[in-house]
Amino acid sequence: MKILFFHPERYLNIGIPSGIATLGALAKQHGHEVEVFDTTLLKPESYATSHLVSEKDVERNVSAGDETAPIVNGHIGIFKQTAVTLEDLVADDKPVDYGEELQRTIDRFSPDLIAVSAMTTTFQFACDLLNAVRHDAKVIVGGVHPTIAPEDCIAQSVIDIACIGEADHTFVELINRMSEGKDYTTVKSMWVKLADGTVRKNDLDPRFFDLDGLPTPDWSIFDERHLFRPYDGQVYKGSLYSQSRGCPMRCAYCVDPTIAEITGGRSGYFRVQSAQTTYRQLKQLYDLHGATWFKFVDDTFLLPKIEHLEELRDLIKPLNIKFGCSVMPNTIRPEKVALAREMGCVAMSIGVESGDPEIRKSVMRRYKNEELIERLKVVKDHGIRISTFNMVGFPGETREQAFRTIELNRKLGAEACNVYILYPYPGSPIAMKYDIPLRGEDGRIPDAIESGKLGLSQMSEEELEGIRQTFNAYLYAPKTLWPIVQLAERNTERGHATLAMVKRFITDMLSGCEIVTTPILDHVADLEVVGCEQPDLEIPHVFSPIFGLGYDQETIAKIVDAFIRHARGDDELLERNALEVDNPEIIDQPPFAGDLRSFM
Ligand code: B12
Ligand code: SF4
Repeated sequence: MKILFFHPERYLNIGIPSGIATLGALAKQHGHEVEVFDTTLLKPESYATSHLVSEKDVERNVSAGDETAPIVNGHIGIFKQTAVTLEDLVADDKPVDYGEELQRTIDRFSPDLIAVSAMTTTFQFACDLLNAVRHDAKVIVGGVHPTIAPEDCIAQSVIDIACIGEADHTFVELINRMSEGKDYTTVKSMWVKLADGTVRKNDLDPRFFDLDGLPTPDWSIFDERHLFRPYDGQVYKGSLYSQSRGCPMRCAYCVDPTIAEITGGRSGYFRVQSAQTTYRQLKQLYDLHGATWFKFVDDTFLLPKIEHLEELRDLIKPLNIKFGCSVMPNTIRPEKVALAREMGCVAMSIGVESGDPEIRKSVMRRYKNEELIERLKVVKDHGIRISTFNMVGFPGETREQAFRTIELNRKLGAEACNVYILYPYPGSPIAMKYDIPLRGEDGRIPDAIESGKLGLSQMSEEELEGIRQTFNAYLYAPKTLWPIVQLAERNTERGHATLAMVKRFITDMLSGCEIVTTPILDHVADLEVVGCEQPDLEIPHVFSPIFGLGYDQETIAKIVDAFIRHARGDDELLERNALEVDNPEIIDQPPFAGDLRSFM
């Protein structure tokens, strides 16, 4: 039987999804033919205007393991550039119409089953595309969204089957029955639309425990460019890898606590495969694809027992890989971090979420700022880069509380900080508490980026978006220049132009470039009017255009005052400068030695 997996991912949000790679491997093991329709590397015809793909879709996280962060979306470029960038990978590709491309794939491959993998944020896009094509296949959707919202999935005319939970057993059962012409409508964990229009809601399959029995994820069904892994100025090959399932924590903004309840309760929800299985699969991915850089997507890499990590270290150290992983702050212990480092860990993503202890407590993240600072120091002391994940817009949050998150990040000295406006996904405790509808009045699932509209915090949508845009600017800018950063919060042409100057200044500052200055007198004719008594004041040259943006006199006075205090050295410097932290390469793993053009 022919199965067309559908990975409806945002443009250039690369990384091979473990779910499809595992199900694809299982399907092949059972003799089925597999292909993937993947939007990640398809250049959209017009991503600035189409409702299917918008400019927002090229936004991405910055992990401390990644290449130079693009100076967009609030990120500041602080890492070394690589010779090849993500955009270079698609430079020669022609833009395509996604619907036409899917139709072409369907016409060529003639799938019996289209198997969509969907998160809440990608489901609408997948349905839009499926609505735009003709085919005779059955359509099944699996992944987080149908697990949390099966009613929503099965209600869509383009969907025939919604699969709840992990499908390593149930999907195989379904496709085998389908290909043998047997009744597949009774497979556990599946909600199936019947011929009479009713929906059969089968009971849930028991939780899946046999992780060691799973095949190595099949990366070969994906475009090889997914293996592009820039790190520290070099390019490696590798992708996402999952060795555990589930998470024992109960963060109120996350879907995991609900998934745990739906799929059999919290007890036994966290499962980790044996160290031998991880070793065997990583080795196989190295042998098959030359993979030496992995991103472990386990919810928290340091959660397994120390004995497990020791065994993993003994086995995978000789592989000489590098990897990044996510960790919960409360799992950070010096001996575990040391083991991770020995295994090849070079970057950790850490969910800080909020710098305000009260807010953190309200979302079930109970620890003190001091503890967080101490634990992150342990990570840094092992030469591991840190990227933090933060949110603004928590229920009841004030501007002051949001700034505590900026202040805390200034002390943490992370190499990269990501910030989002809280979007309570359906099924998360916050979404349930505040009764947040899954679909908007137009019947569509709103884009997560519009979450500021929900009005959960005490900040307006504009203010939240402004803080999101300038979060990294506040983080790295000397405090004396914060009044200028505040002007950059505004969603106006002037605000954007100001933000561009701030980012240029910070990037120069962080990369150690000489800060060229220019006399204030070249820009402000009458210093007295703006209250400046320093005619010899020099300002950073990158800010020169700020005086041509049409700010009123009072604002110009504030800007000049900021420059005076900055020149006087009133700055409260970062307590630990991110760039001073050494990142010793204990593991001497050479980067991908082949021809870089093989990625293109
Ligand atoms: C790796 C990852 C990514 C990767 C790859 C995505 C992917 N599809 O794998 C990238 C970087 C692209 C990504 C991006 C985002 N992610 Co993400 N991601 C993950 C993460 C950490 C691991 C996924 C994984 O590999 N799991 C292991 C595999 C084996 O499990 P699985 O994918 O669930 O697959 C199993 C089942 O779901 C099912 N299944 C999956 N697909 C299919 C398909 C069919 C046909 C069937 C039958 C079954 C089936 O069977 C699989 C095997 O058992 C999860 C958290 C988690 N632990 O799952 C978050 C998670 C999925 N992401 C999440 C979020 C919020 C995001 C972002 C919005 C983050 C952001 N702010 O940018 C973006 C959204 C991107 C977009 N386009 O909108 C949320 C989703 C919440 C929701 N309600 O949808 C999660 C659950 C994290 C969380 N706990 O909140 N993510
Ligand atoms: S946010 Fe992370 S740590 Fe918290 S419940 Fe979700 S997966 Fe677990």
